[in-house]
Amino acid sequence: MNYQIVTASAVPRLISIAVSHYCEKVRWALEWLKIPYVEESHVPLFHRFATREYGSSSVPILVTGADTFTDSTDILHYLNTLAPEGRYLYPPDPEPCREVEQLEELFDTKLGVSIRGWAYFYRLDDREAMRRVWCKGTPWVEQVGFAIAYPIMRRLVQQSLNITAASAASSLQEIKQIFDTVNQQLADNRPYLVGDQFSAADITFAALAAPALLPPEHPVMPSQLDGIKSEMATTIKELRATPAGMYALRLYREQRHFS
Ligand SMILES: N[C@@H](CCC(=O)N[C@@H](CS)C(=O)NCC(=O)O)C(=O)O
Repeated sequence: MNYQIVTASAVPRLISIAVSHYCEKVRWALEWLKIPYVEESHVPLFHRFATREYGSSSVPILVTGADTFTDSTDILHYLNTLAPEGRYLYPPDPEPCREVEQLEELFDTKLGVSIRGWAYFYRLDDREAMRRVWCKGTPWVEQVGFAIAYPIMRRLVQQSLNITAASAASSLQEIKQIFDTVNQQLADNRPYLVGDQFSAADITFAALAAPALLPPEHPVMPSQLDGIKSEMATTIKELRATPAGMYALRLYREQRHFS
């Protein structure tokens, strides 16, 4: 066993936007490796006051006693160095490790980006739903900022992420392509994406796919479809029924909150 003794001052700080699926990827890895941490969540856009100190505009950021990591994949590689014996995020053998890294890169650069744009296209109009997920666990002053400035924030997000009906349609195509890739990978009934062990590839797929599947075990997003626009709800139901969707939902059920 190489569990580390973590003193209160050395507990890593996860600077997040609670609903961000990249932050959920890191949260899941921390919890799966049983690494204590504190999460400091921010309302989107206000998060920049917290991130600029670390030279980054995006979250997740992990601040440890010695280092700061500003990208979810860098964070998972760091956490892997703290993994207890027999539990890892990246397989020790080079070939499966490379496979995990390639899948993680595909999900990070394509799936995560497409799902975010697609989901915001349907959800940004629902101010109350946005308040619940954007403000969760954030400082009260940022919540006041949300209450005053949401219409402006919404426009900024739409503009910066280029959210339109056309971009949502092409994002959905990309989401379906990646689900197909995962369907093919799972076609031989393997339990996990690479080898027979849970890895960073599995966490990354399930966490980044979550906004299009709404798993009941997700710590921030509600899973109910009532109140969701019918076109979005129909797609969620379709994606949930694919092998890739069922697999991500299973990971949430079996591996997200384990004891
Ligand atoms: N490649 C980065 C992507 C992280 C990312 O896109 N974070 C989004 C939240 S989902 C963000 O912070 N957006 C706000 C911004 O860039 O200002 C990672 O894997 O950490």
